[in-house]
This record gives sequence, C-alpha cells and structure tokens, in this order.
Amino acid sequence: MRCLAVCQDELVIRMLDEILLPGFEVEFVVENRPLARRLHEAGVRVTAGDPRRTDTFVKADLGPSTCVIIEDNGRRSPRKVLEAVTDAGGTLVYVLGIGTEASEKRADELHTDFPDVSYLSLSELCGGALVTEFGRSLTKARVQQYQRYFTDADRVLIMLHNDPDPDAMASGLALRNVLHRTKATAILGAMQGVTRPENQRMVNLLDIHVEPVTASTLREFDRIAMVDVQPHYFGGLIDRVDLVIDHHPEQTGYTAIFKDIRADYGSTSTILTEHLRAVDVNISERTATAMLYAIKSDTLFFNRQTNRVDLDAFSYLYPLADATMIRKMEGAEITEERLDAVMTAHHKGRLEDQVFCAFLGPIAREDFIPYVADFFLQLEGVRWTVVAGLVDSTLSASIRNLGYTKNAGELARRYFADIGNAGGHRAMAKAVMPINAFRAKYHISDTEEIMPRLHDLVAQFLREAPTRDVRTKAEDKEELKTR
Ligand SMILES: [Mn+2]
Repeated sequence: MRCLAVCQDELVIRMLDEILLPGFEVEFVVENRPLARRLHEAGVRVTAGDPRRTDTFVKADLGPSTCVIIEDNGRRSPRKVLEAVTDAGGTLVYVLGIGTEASEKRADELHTDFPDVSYLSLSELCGGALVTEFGRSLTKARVQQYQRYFTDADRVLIMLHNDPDPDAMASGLALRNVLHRTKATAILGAMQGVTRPENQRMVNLLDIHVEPVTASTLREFDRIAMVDVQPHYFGGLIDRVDLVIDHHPEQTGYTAIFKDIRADYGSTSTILTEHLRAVDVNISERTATAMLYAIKSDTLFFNRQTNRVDLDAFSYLYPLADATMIRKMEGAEITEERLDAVMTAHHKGRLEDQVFCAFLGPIAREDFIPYVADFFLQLEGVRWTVVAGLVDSTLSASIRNLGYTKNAGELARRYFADIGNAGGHRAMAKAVMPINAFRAKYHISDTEEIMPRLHDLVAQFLREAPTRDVRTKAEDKEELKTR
C-alpha cells in the first residue's frame, strides 16, 4: 500500500519510516531541501517540495488509492496542505497530531471543512495495535472506493488465471461477496478452465462456475476485476482493468483503476478476508470453506513461509467454514506415508480428558506432524491435539484445538519459546526445538516419557484460570514485521 507522508520533523519522519515500512510503501514530502537530501542519503524515500502547492502532489503521483498522512505539529494549521492534497486528488487522508495538546479540538475544527479526513495522534499510531487498526481503516476506505465504482455496472467479470487453482476461485467468490453480487451479475471467468483433478473436485463440491472467456467476449462486460493474477499474465490481451487484487509481486505495463497487491501475503484469499472483514460483509459458509481451503493450499498447509496475517485469516474463517467439506476436497491427499504416521500415532498416542498427545519418534518429513495433529482433531471426543516428532535432532510439535478454548499459540510460547521457536494462533500452533534442550528442560531420560510429559503440560495449561492473551511489546512488533 502506497503512503505519502507530509512531514517536516526529522524524528517523526524516522519514526514513521520505521513503524509504517513493513506494511506500507512510504514516501515523504519534505519542504526543507538539506533535510530532504540528508534523508535521501540515509535511504529514506523522499521528495522535496512545497506541501502547500497542488503540483507537488501531482508530481509525487498522488492517486485516489494513495494514503496521505499530514503531520500537524500544532503550530501552522495543516489547512493549506489539506487543500493542496485534496485538489491533487487525494482521498485517503489522515492528519497526524504531533504533540498537540488540544488534538480533539483540532480534529473538530478540521472535520467541519474536511469531513472525509481522519485525525490520529502519534501516540495512538505508535501503540502497535493502532497501526493494525489504521491498516484496517485504510483497507475499509479502499474497499468502499472500489465497491462504489462497481455499483452501477450490469455485468462484472472476475477474471482468473488459466487452469484456476483454489486461491483464484475462492478469491473470485469472495470478491463477488464484497461487491454484493450473484453469479449472474459477477461472472467468474478464465481463458482456460479447471483441469487438475483436485481442483475439479473443489469445483464440483462447492458448485463453482468458471465461464470460458475469450478476447472477444471480454467486451461484453462493463467492469473487469482480476484476482490472484495481474494483467501482464495475459500477454497484452488485457492491458486495462478496473481492479486487481493479488499476492504475487507487482508487475508493470498495465493500467488498473484500483489495486491491492500485497506480495508478502501467502494467498489472495488472505487479502480478501481482510476486505470482507473491513466492510463487515457476511461470509457464506461456502465462501468461507473455499477461502480456508485456498489459504491452506497456497501456503502448503503453513509449511511455506507463514505470515501471521495468513494465520489470522485462517483463524477467522475456521469457525465459518464446513470442515467436512474441506476434508472431502483434500480427499486424495491421504498417502500411504501419511497413513503410516497416523497409525504410529494411534499406537503410541493417548487420549485423555479430550486431549490427544502422541510422540511419533523419528520421522522422514516434518509435514507429517501437522497432518497427524489435524487428523486426530477429527476424532470423536478430541478437543486438543499435541503431536510431536523427531527430524534429525530437532523436535517439532504441532498443537491444535477446536478453536473456542484456550489459546494454542500461548501454550506453545509458554512452554517452548525459551528453548526454540514457538508461536501460532488460537486454534493452531507450532514449536520447533533441539531435542536436547527439550530433554534437559523437562528432565526426559527416555523418549517414552515425551508423550506423558506433553499430556502434563496441556493439563497444567488447561487447569489454570482463563487468561487474557497478554502479548508483549516484542510480539506486537513481530506482528508488524510480518504484516
Ligand atoms: Mn494464490
């Protein structure tokens, strides 16, 4: 997301550059030339110019989807700058109060003349959670913009890449939802249809219609949106679209009126989950199921580089989706090796007080562990699973629960963060640590003791009075980094 920040205070600039950088592409507009030069040399993206002039923003390529932050230091009124920004076409505008005592009064004053402008204070922005909040409110503003733009169209095409995969189809369904349309007025289309058997299974089970599109039928649509792909993919056939939502690296050479491209996200469905949440649209069970399946498959069941936003979207969709349907879609994924791992867990594991724990011993591949943990969560009477296994000298554990009890991520962090990597969310978490560190901390002399010890830990964790998920500043910061 592109962000233009109009700031004159070096400290504020450096701070904003630090806190906004992971999620936003920030560029500063600075009046003082020596300061601009110094910042430029320090690697900060900066333009020197008079912020009270419209052409400064025209030159900075300010568009309706660029977020603008204007510093208000309480001395000179930001009114002139606001006018210049508005004249240059800025619509997502925030005024950031820096050390202004009467920020509420200031916000009221500005609100009268600039009703669409939001007022924030620096201390709010720095408090981690608010950067998330800020991100949400920006997403909301952007979604509302494209929703409006699509309202009066008779027929909308939601274009997918060739041989659409789960993420493409789920994103298509989700966008149709955001646009409040049906399959008659928002058509999912592709130049080449679905061929892979596992994707066809999804098409059949969820009754998804992907219409064939050709260069000539493209003209029959009033608006074209693209999800999980960008126009360059079609080799010059489509060089102008109304909306692009994608998680692949941004490409050039096409025009899009609106776009939301987040290359650090694991799936396009993750971006669309945020869109749906931002504008409070009801997500149907079918759409949630498709999206959950898409996130799982695009992140290779969280084995590919996992982003916290993907886990967040996953936890949000989980209770809305039909788990049985997902298992049916995954059907063919039961391999003999996985079955072996499940059998081992069945022999060696134990179910006690609705908690299933198993230590698989040495295993060939780490991905058997989450698979087995997911598998046993389906078993009648199971509410928690903790499955561990050994790959070389590394002990890996996957923790799952049905999503409405205590926090799996908190359990992982509490018991394993000091001896390895541990983290996750309410319903799913993971810990990876050297086996020797685990043996030393939990006084394990024989591997037979591992499974009962896991049971003890879960029991101890569940016995404690419910706690709020208290997170440290460092974790909030970590979340920012992965946004
Ligand atoms: Mn994708």
